[in-house]
Amino acid sequence: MSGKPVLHHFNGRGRVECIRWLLAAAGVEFEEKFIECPEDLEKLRKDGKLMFEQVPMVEIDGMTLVQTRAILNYIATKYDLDGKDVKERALIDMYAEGIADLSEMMGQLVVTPPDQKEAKIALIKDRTKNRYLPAFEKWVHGHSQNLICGNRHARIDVARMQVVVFWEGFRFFWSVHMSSSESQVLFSGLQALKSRLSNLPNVKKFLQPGSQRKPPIDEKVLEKAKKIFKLS
Ligand SMILES: N[C@@H](CCC(=O)N[C@@H](CS)C(=O)NCC(=O)O)C(=O)O
Repeated sequence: MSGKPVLHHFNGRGRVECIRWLLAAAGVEFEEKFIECPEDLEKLRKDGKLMFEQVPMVEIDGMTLVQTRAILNYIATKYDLDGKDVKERALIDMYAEGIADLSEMMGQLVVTPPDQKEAKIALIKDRTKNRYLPAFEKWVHGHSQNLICGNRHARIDVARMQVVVFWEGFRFFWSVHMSSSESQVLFSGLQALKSRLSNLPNVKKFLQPGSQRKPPIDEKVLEKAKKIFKLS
């Protein structure tokens, strides 16, 4: 055992991607054991490693943690990326739940029947552009540091940056009609946050090609995930 956290999930973004981001931002090296087929998932279940028979699962500090938000909370607390008091933590939780709602909506695209896909994409575009990004952006006005917890980086800043990066990929992938310059104007605070965090050595390293960051899901990965998790 290397002592590094071990992430169990399939070899794609999915729910585990935010855990990869947070560990990377904390400068924690981690290993991954990819679930390649339904039998791999079944084995973890049979071994009693999955409390709710689901992944992601992370082996860390002698524990097997499941439930994405619980895992993120543990990592944030351990590596001092959470709020400094109960009020900051409540603020972080509110933003984090918004991000989780948005991610859930995007994740559902995978199982959306082809005839409903266009409507779903339109909804995601609308909610991202008009509901979630503005809420994340709003915070930065009047807060000189554009960080949620004063002058220290917290897990939520990493998550907000992840949404911006994801949105940029999504915009490209789904041809969302908002140009970079429009995005710069509308979300200048988030863009500033992104440049600021991108320059932190750990984050910079994670953004380089060849890191453990995963590319957007493609048809091949999608088909594999559908088989493993029996998604119809
Ligand atoms: N609330 C859980 C949901 C986990 C979840 O739905 N995982 C999927 C893979 S991304 C899974 O294991 N599905 C198999 C199943 O539910 O049987 C979390 O946030 O971690």
